[in-house]
Amino acid sequence: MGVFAGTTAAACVTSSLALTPTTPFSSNKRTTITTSSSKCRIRATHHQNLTAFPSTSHLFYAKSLRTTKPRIFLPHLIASLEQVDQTYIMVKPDGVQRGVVGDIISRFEKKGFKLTGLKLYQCSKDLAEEHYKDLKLKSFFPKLIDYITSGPVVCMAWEGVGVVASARKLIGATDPLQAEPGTIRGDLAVQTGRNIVHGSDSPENGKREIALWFKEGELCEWTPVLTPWLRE
Ligand code: IDP
Ligand code: MG
Repeated sequence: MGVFAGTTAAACVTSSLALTPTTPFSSNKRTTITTSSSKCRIRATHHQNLTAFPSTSHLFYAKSLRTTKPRIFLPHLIASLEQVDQTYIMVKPDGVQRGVVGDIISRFEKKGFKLTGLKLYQCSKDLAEEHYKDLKLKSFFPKLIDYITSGPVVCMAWEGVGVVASARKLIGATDPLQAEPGTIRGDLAVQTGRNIVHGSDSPENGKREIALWFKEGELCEWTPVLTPWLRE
């Protein structure tokens, strides 16, 4: 039994299963699904316990009409075809003081992104100035540096497909009064100068800021067991 390597056929398996809303994941039944467009016949074996999705799992079997040997389908191979980005999220000193760190982390966790770095940190003036160097000429810059260095912040690195843009949406507009309800700033803050959270504004800045705030060895590479339940 070999690893499923053909991406066209893999996509066929993925789309076929996605188009079969009645496919149960709770029994040990073996189901055969035939699609006319893909010319593939899919045989799915459903196990009772799918909590861990080990890479050797026989969760899905795909059988091409031309071959007789069933092959293992690994969902995470499909996800790896898309660009994974990193973003730097920081709970600012007001968020720490107000006790909303857990709420903020929870929103990113629940959304389905992967936490790869986390620490409580009292940052220096130099680091705050480097982080916000693009705003150096703004009149509010000195107050911004005082604000960011006024107490510990919570530094986080998050990873995922589309994580930078999605995190900005979860955070909401810079001015909390303009931020939509349901966003972090929309729910938890009232003023731009106390808007409780930072999020990188581009994938490039995500990488730059993570490298700025985290030292080598502080980030953690790991594989969440929920991955196959979040991305097909
Ligand atoms: P962002 O945090 O939504 O990306 P930026 O324009 O990058 O917004 O500004 C960085 C931070 O600078 C803001 O989150 C806020 O804390 C602060 N800031 C921005 N504009 C003002 C302002 O007009 N008055 C005071 N602080 C500001
Ligand atoms: Mg910004």
